[in-house]
Amino acid sequence: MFKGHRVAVVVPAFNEAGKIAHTLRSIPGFVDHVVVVDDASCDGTLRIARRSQRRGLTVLRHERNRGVGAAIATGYAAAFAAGAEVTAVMAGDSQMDPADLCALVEPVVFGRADYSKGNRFAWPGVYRVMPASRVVGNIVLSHLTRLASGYGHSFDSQCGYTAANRRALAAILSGPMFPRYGYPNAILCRLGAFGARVVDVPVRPIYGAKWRSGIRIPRVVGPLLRLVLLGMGARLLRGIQRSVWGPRPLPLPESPRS
Ligand SMILES: Nc1nc2c(ncn2[C@@H]2O[C@H](COP(=O)(O)OP(=O)(O)OP(=O)(O)O)[C@@H](O)[C@H]2O)c(=O)[nH]1
Ligand SMILES: [Mg+2]
Repeated sequence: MFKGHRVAVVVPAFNEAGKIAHTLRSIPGFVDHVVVVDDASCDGTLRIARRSQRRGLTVLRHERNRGVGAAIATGYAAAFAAGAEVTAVMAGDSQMDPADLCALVEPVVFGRADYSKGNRFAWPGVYRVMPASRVVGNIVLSHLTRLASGYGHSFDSQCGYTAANRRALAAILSGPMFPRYGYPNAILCRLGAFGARVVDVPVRPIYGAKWRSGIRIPRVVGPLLRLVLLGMGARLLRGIQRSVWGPRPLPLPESPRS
């Protein structure tokens, strides 16, 4: 519990046998539910996760690999069903500092935001830690995602360290989730359409000496650009609709699509 609120953490994991035990051990004690979603790993991720003694742990498995976005959607649905009031995402590769979790959960618990997300660019020294390819790609995508989502104050669109209340979760789950690497951008576009309140929280970037990534840049660029361009088009259409028929934001749904 965090200030009387039930908190869940979703952990997407694909071939993280070397990191998953450490990730689970490091999740702060105030977290009530931990939902690991093993995305059809072919190493020992599932076995190691199941062996963990973490209180409140549920381990789910995709029978075939569906991508990080799909894994998070599975975890979100389980956390929602378990009654979590705040649901965070911490990747299974230990790249998210557990010390930042309180700062992410706080604005959601105190009702200042429906969705809080990490912003590693607000962390001093980010340019010394984050690889150049990630800095460049992230800056371009952050600007495009601002235009597509309407969250002009938000940056670091690719940061997956987030916390959401139930209404934000229901909005995110109200349609199909973008299954692979564009999922944070797609979530922001969907939340923007519902008028959800989003805040950025500085979080520490972690790229250790053994850092390896599953992102294949040439394979993700096309779908990601298509996603943000479609988001921009949809936002433009909503703007036109509003100027003709007056403001009518979509109400935030109370529960996910059944
Ligand atoms: N690569 C990959 N990761 C997945 C998949 N499904 C779940 N994940 C998990 O998603 C999390 C993020 O994956 P990474 O490939 O490290 O991507 P990232 O951390 O967002 O980006 P980097 O800055 O490149 O490390 C990890 O915990 C993965 O184990 C999948 O199909 N492919
Ligand atoms: Mg990673």
